[in-house]
Amino acid sequence: QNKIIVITGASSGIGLTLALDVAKKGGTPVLLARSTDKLQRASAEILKVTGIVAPFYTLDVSDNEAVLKTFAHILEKHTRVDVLINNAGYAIFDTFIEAKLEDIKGMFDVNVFGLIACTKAVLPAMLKKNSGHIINIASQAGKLATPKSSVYSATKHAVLAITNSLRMELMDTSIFVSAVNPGPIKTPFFDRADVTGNYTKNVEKLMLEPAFVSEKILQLIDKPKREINLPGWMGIGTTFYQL
Ligand code: NJP
Repeated sequence: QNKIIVITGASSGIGLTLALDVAKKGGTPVLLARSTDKLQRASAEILKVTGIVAPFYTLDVSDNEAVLKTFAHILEKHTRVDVLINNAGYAIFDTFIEAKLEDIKGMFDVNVFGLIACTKAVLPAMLKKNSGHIINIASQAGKLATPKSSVYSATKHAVLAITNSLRMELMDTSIFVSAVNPGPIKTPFFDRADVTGNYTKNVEKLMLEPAFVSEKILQLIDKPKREINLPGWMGIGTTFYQL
């Protein structure tokens, strides 16, 4: 369908795969991330494969002014946003005692305040049309917490709290609010997250493919529900538990 689907964090991993898959189904993905060169390449690939023009905007979601400007521009150009996928996010896995305050603040700035800023920027337009779907990429880490993930897990717990509360606040509207809770996925996420290198090595064989996650998100867009929980594993030390 020709839906306008704004994807934050569309330059890599889940967001990048999803953007192409949205276009393959005839939707218009609007790509947001900080890396202009990667967005340019993604948009060119989408055009080549699907013939769909995927607009892209360089945006740091933790810059609230820039978020407001970008969404104003998107809404002016496309008149509506049918789906917002709040996907931009990252982790730095570290013990609580070793985690640096600036890293802790950085994760909250992007994973939580960035998501809040994008949602607030798009919600008035959705309310005006009484239609829309906000999909937050949370995590199984938003339901549990394991060693070295206290801060990342806390950001995803916050994402789930916002998702669940906003869904109830919008109960009398036709705007859906959903969460996606995956376990580990094969994306560049772990290049940055895994400070010791052990986590990735241990969990690699258990990781989901981004294409699988993207397919589940497309199903969610077609048939909105509160949340989807994808198979995954959480590591505690060198032991991994199936979720
Ligand atoms: O990670 P990656 P994933 N402003 O690193 C963007 C969650 N998740 O696809 O700005 C705007 O390939 C960054 O773009 P750039 C995870 O928490 C993952 O795996 O150009 N964008 C890139 O496009 C996250 O919420 C796993 O550097 C910013 C994208 O975010 C989501 O899935 C498991 C930004 C990250 O792409 C996507 O992660 C799970 C900023 N300030 C949940 N900072 C997993 N991979 O195992 C970063 O349960 N980005």
